Amino acid sequence: MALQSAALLPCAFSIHKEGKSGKDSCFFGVPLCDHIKADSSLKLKLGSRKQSVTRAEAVATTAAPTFAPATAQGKKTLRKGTVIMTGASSGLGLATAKALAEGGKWHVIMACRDFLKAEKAAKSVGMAKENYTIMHLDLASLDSVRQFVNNFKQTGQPLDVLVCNAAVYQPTTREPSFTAEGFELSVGTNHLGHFLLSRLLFDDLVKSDYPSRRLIIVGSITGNTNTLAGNVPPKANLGDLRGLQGGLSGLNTSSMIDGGEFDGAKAYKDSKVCNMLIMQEFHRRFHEETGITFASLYPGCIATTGLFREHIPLFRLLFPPFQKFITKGFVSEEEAGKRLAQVVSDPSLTKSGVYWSWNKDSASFENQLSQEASDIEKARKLWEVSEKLVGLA
Ligand code: NDP
Ligand code: PMR
Repeated sequence: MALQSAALLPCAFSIHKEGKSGKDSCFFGVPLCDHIKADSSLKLKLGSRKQSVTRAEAVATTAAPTFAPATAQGKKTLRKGTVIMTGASSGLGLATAKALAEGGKWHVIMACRDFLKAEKAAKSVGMAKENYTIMHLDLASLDSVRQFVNNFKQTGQPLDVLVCNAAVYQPTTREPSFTAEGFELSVGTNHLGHFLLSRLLFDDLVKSDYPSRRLIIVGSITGNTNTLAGNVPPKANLGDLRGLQGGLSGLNTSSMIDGGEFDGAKAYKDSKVCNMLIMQEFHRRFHEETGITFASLYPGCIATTGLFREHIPLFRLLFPPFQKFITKGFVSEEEAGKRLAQVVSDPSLTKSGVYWSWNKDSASFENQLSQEASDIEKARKLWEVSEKLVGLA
């Protein structure tokens, strides 16, 4: 029923790129029936850190909060939890920061590339000053990631939860753009920037005395080919990682992980597969040893966020009603923020290695990842290749 209605809509959801018809996203020609299930449905030492600090870019809006001394006995402390949230200047990250700040139990480090935008955003949603600090982080620069980590460590604050939420999506660009180190931008930002960030901050999570320490990496339905949404072309596919191994530079090798021709929508979906694979690899390597909870999630289709800023205007106009009335996958920023806030702090969501989703009644459940997004061997290889690219191995 929903699919029939979808097919009647104009092809406003297609991206037209000359000579790339096979990869374009469109209502038509979508293999909808095959292998689709409803989406409702360590043993490695921490790598030595190479910290080449070149810029001092962190800015704090408020004095660092004061903390009760950590208890060596491991009993619960009453202090506020500290959560680092990347991409907290808009959309899901901002809504989550707001939800956590409102509860009064969390101090949110808003790790953002645009300080003023983040400050205005925090004010616009009414976050009280004592509940957040803004620190500069540009995930499209590994130097900036190292600088951020260095600045955070210098504050002396504990780290209780890290949320890798920021992302870029470039569905309409024909040519790839690149991070400071020359990696294709979507994978460079969404995956490699977060991978380095998580690795460098991992010992802080290990050291934290907070009752439940968590590393959360936001995933998505569109990276999961066991869903209808994940079967909308271009589909995620990391292949044998040959493009990633080549550095995604687009020079002598491909800018795409699988070594194929550049496609911005696919690069984003591939990056989400990386996010979900890395979460599981963290779980396999470190959960037993550290007790840290590793989780990913699909928060629902938040069709109104800035993620779609580079999409054509007609898409931005029709996407929210399409998701609201046809797929019924729509979720407001506020609701999605509450969902991610649950993954950060809900005592019932401590299971590690889980990809959370929510049903129509907004109840959380453990969802199934696609075959590729749960491929153990691919996750291991992705981890190892990524380590080399970000200078950890
Ligand atoms: P938004 O565009 O609203 O938020 C993305 C955030 O990432 C912004 O704060 C943006 O900063 C930040 N960001 C982008 N590039 C960088 C960078 N180089 N360094 C630091 N921060 C950066 O999108 P959403 O809120 O929708 O996306 C949040 C997460 O949710 C993403 O991981 C996305 O994949 C995921 N998601 C979203 C869905 C949706 O339907 N919207 C569905 C499923 C998952 P700035 O404000 O400066 O641009
Ligand atoms: Mg989708 C149950 C059906 C469903 C859901 C939950 C989503 C979520 N989408 C669904 C179905 C469809 N979409 C169908 C049938 C089509 C073809 C008409 C379709 C198309 C479509 C496009 C062109 N959808 C999109 C796009 C995008 O550009 C968005 C994207 O892929 O961003 C990467 C997108 C999305 N659909 C979703 C969600 C959650 C997104 C965007 C966010 C993301 O994955 O991060």
